[in-house]
Amino acid sequence: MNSLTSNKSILDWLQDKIELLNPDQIEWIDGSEEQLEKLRKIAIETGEMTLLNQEKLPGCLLHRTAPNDVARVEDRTFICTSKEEDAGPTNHWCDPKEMYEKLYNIARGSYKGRTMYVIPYSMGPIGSPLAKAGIEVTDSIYVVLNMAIMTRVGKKVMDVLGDSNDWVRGLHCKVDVNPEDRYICQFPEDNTIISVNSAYGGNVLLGKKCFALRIASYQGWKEGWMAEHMLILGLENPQGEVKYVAAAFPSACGKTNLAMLIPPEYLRKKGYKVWTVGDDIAWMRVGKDGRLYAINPENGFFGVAPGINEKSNFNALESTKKNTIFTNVCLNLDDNTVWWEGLDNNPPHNALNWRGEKWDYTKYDKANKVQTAGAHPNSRFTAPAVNCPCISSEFESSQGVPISAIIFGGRRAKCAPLVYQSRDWTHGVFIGSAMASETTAAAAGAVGVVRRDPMAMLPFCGYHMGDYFNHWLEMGEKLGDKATIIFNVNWFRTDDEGNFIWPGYGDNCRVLNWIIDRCEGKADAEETAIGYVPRPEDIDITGLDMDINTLKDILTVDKDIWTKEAEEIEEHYKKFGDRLPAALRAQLEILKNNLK
Ligand code: OXD
Ligand code: MN
Repeated sequence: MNSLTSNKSILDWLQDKIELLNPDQIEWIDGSEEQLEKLRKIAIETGEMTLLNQEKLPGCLLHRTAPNDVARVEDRTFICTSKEEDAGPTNHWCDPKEMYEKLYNIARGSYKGRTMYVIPYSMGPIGSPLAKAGIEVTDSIYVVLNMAIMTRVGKKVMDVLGDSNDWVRGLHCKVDVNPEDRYICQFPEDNTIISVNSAYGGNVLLGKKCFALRIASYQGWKEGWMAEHMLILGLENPQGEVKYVAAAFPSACGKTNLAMLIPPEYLRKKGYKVWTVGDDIAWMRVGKDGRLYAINPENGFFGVAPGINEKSNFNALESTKKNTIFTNVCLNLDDNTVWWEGLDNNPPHNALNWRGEKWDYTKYDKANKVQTAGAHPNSRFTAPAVNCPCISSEFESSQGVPISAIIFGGRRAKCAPLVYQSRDWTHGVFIGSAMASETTAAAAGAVGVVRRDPMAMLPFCGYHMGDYFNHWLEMGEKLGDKATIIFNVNWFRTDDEGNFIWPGYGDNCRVLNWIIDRCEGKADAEETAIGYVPRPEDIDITGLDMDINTLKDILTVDKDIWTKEAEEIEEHYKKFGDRLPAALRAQLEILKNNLK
């Protein structure tokens, strides 16, 4: 083994894994293009990946996962802390000893006849004081090639780490992709992740959800920083000043779209522009000046393909035009390119669907997408961040960007107004802790069911959520009078026929402008029972086909609806028992009183 480090903690851990897994060969990933190209060739030869049209999509590959392995598996995701109560009511828990034994029994000997790839990677720019290192061991070339896009990989990571023991252990074993034995396990007390029997990105790219959210949220709690499920964007004004915001939304609320927003023509002409720092994860610390600073620990985008098109997200589409790995999309056999529902209105007539079967586009049935669509509804692109036309010049900044506003949001047909501002940090934490989104017709089950997803971290918080809320409150104390202002947005208010009232997409820039103006004391608002809400005239709707009364409608706070909301929050809070911070219970009482 040509090791890239002499770090004893790493070499000892690897030796254990070699004995457990019994690989035929061991290969360290040094990050060189030469090595990655060699692996691409092997993956193409074995059929693990398909080389796409190199004129239209240079450097792009297609991969198909097993049909039963197409998404994250929350019911098979465990937080293994020594005490059950430390995982909290929102996580599945298993005793670490028991789980290690179970996983080692599954993994034992499973690399026989295979190569063990050792990937040293950094979450965050290499050498940044906000970055952290990990090692992922895998038997999948697909994982290696994806990790090489989503993270910074190679020898430099090991050089910066030196002899330190502060690195996250990650073991991935494909085994036989058996869903019955599929486990995604985090051991936060040991800085360890083990994932077995899956080859789907969200379960096996261990730097992403497993490390950068579940393990990192725990590390942040212990070390005094935050790992959040948030996009980061910079909004440039006509004077050329850029202000940064971080925003958390549950899935299917358009995080990637907001991160890559193109302002409407009226604002573009004035000189407004959005720069993307990240679309999924933010690591945030208090900077030397006392303000909150954020980095995006990732190096690429692992985005959902269906629905992406030139209009909905031009920048995401551009990002996928080279050096991208597509997973479970539709293959156009005529020109060896890719397609997905929502890309355009011209589905390929000669194509293979996401399962690799001949596809008949005329049989597409919206009510049964998994069976009839060309691309799986959760099909993905893994695209390098550098491809993004609006990538921020601060993307590689080792100190991160100063955050002016934190935004929470969800999909609420009637409840939350288009935007409102919290009274202070504690009230903002209350808003985040009660965050919710309504299910849509796109998902199975009843429409309009409210799912509480605090800070959009429900599937990603690596410890007890009551302690997590308390950590947020402590961060507020650290920030003191420099505390970031917290807002809530809701792009999804509907009229009586169920149509969205607010146009969304690029026009969300109008709301971002109000948010930034509020942070600078330049915009007005009205104090209501739930916080500060703009008056209709405070939001610039020039050029929009919307009258001021309609805007007024989506800014209203309906006391009856909010009284019911407060009752539901009370119910939601019961889960956290005595670990729910008293300050949040007090906020609920304030809300109830304000509504009387
Ligand atoms: C994601 C998710 O893939 O949140 O980013 O599920
Ligand atoms: Mn996400």
